[in-house]
Amino acid sequence: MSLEQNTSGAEVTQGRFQLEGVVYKKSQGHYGVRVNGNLIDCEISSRLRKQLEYPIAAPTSRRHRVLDVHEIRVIDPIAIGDVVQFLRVGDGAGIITNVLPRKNQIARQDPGKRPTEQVIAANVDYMAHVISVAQPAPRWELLDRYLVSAEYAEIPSLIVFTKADVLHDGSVFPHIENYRRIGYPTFLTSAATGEGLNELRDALRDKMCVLVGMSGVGKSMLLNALQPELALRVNQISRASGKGKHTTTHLETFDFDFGGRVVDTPGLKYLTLWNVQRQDIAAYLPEFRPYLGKCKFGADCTHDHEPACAIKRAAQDGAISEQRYASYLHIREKTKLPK
Ligand SMILES: Nc1nc2c(ncn2[C@@H]2O[C@H](COP(=O)(O)OP(=O)(O)O)[C@@H](O)[C@H]2O)c(=O)[nH]1
Ligand SMILES: [Mg+2]
Ligand SMILES: [Zn+2]
Repeated sequence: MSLEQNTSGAEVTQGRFQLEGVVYKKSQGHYGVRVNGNLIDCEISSRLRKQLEYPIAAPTSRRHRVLDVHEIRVIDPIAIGDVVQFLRVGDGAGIITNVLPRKNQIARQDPGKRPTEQVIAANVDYMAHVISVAQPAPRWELLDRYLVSAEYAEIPSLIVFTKADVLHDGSVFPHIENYRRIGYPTFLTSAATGEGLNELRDALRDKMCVLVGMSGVGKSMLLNALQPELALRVNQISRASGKGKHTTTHLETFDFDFGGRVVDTPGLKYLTLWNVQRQDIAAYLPEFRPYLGKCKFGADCTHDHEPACAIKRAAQDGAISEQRYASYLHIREKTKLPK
C-alpha cells in the first residue's frame, strides 16, 4: 500500500497529500512537527534521508559514497526550525518527504578525527547571547566568538546581560556601551528584580530565538522570569534526555505566551566557524568593516604585525576597542586554515 492511499484526505490542507509544518523538537530519529497548534510525530522518509545524506557524493564514485555516508551518518539532516513537508500515515504520525530551503542555520563543528557539520537550528530570527555582568564575570572573548559565528551565519544577534542586581562596579558599562555602538541590541536584565524584561519581551515577540551562553549565566532563570514555568519545562526536557548537559541530540522549541518561540541550547562548546577563511574573519566584526582594504597590504593584511594597518591604527585610536581587537587576534589564531 502506498503512502498516498494511507493518507487521510480530510487532513490535507495544501498540496495533494502534503502537509507543511515547522520542526519544533527532535529526538533520536523522531521529529515533532508543529502544524496548526498540534505536534505531529514524524520520521524521515528513506528516500529523503538518502538524498540528504549524499549531498556531496560524486555520482560516479561508489567509494566516495561509502566514505561520505560514514562521515555524515552522525549528522542529523533535519534541524529544529526547518520547514518540512510530510505525509500523514495511519496512526496519526507522519513521514517527512521534503525540507524547504533554509533562510539560515546555526551549525557546529563536531569534534573528532573527521570533523563534521551538525546543524543545531535553522530559520533563526535571533541568536540571543546570554552573559552575566557578574557571578560569573563576563568572558568577552567567548561572547565575541559567538557574535562572529552569528555574523558568519548571517543571523542577527541580541546580547542579554543578566544579573544586573549583583552589579557592584561600573567596569562592564564601557563594554556594554561598546556593543551598543557597534550596533548590537543589548539588554541589561535581572531575573531577580525584573529589570529589562519588558524590553526583551518586545524584542523577542513573534520571533524564533536561539538562546546561547555558558552554563550558570542565568538562562533558565531568565526564561522563567520572561514567562513563569517555562524554564521548568525546558529543564525537565534536558533531564529526560539523560545524556548529560552538553547533548544536542535532543532539542526542543518552546512557545512564549506573548508570541514567538525559543530554543535553549546546552552549552555549545564547539560552536565554531565552519569553513571560514582566516583572512575573512575581520569582516565578521562589524566595526572593523569600514577599515578593510585600507591597510598598506590591502586584502593580504592580517591586522596583526603589519605596518600601516588601518585596523591596528583604529584600535590604537580607540575607534575599535582593545577588547574587540584582542578577541579578533584570538579568534584568528584559533581558526584553522582550510585545507
Ligand atoms: N542575583 C541573581 N542571580 C541570578 C539571576 N539569574 C540567575 N541567577 C543565579 O545564577 C545561577 C545560575 O542560573 P541558571 O538560570 O540555572 O543558569 P543557566 O545555567 O544559564 O541556565 C543560579 O544560582 C541562579 O540563582 C539574577 O537575575 N540575579
Ligand atoms: Mg539552564
Ligand atoms: Zn590591517
